[in-house]
Amino acid sequence: MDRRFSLLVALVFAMTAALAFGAVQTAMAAGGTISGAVAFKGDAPKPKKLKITKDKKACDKRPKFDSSLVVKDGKLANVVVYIAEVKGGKALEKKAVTLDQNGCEYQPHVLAVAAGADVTILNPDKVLHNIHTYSKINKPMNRAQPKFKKKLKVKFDKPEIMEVKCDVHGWMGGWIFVAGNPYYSVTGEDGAFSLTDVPAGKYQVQIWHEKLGTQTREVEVKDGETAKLDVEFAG
Ligand SMILES: [Cu+2]
Repeated sequence: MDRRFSLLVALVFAMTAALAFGAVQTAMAAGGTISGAVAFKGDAPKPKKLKITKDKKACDKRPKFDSSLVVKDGKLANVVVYIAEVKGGKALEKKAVTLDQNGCEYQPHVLAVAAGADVTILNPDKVLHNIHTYSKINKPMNRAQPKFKKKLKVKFDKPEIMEVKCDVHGWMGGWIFVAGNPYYSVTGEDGAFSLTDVPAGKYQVQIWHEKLGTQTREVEVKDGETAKLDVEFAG
């Protein structure tokens, strides 16, 4: 009887260990990463200084430059790298984000937000702004934000890349990328991006820039591995 009992204990122990090992393996195998950088080939034109023609006290506190092509050391900023279609994977985190208009300039220039997440639009400028989205899928937003209205809260429900402009200040322009899944990244000055926990499989990765267009690259993701993706745009 004792012998049978110890055999049973050994068996239960072995099964528990096997299950735990399996769980660890599953956790480790939860997808892979796509990472790399976006480069700009050739000499980038010097960004033009923007002409501030209105509300100078609030809007001309610092020099402002055209942000539609930002290149530093050959790397391209403000590029959205994303997977449009993906099955499964991690949940889309509806993280709240902020779009600031401080000094009559959109910050960030390209804002990425999860569909359905809160976007807080700030107006610390003591002037009137009017936020106008040129959206085709989401309902276009065309809303005045008077100087006493320091914060506006909005949501965009559907995946889309839309331009945003201010109807009061013609030089104010930016973009909002509304993500339908968690696999998106916006490049900073180093041009780098990373999409993590992507389920294993083959994907069409979209690389979007407001001026230089969209490139599509097929990338294969393997569990626990990093797929390198380096992209180049020519001016
Ligand atoms: Cu404005």
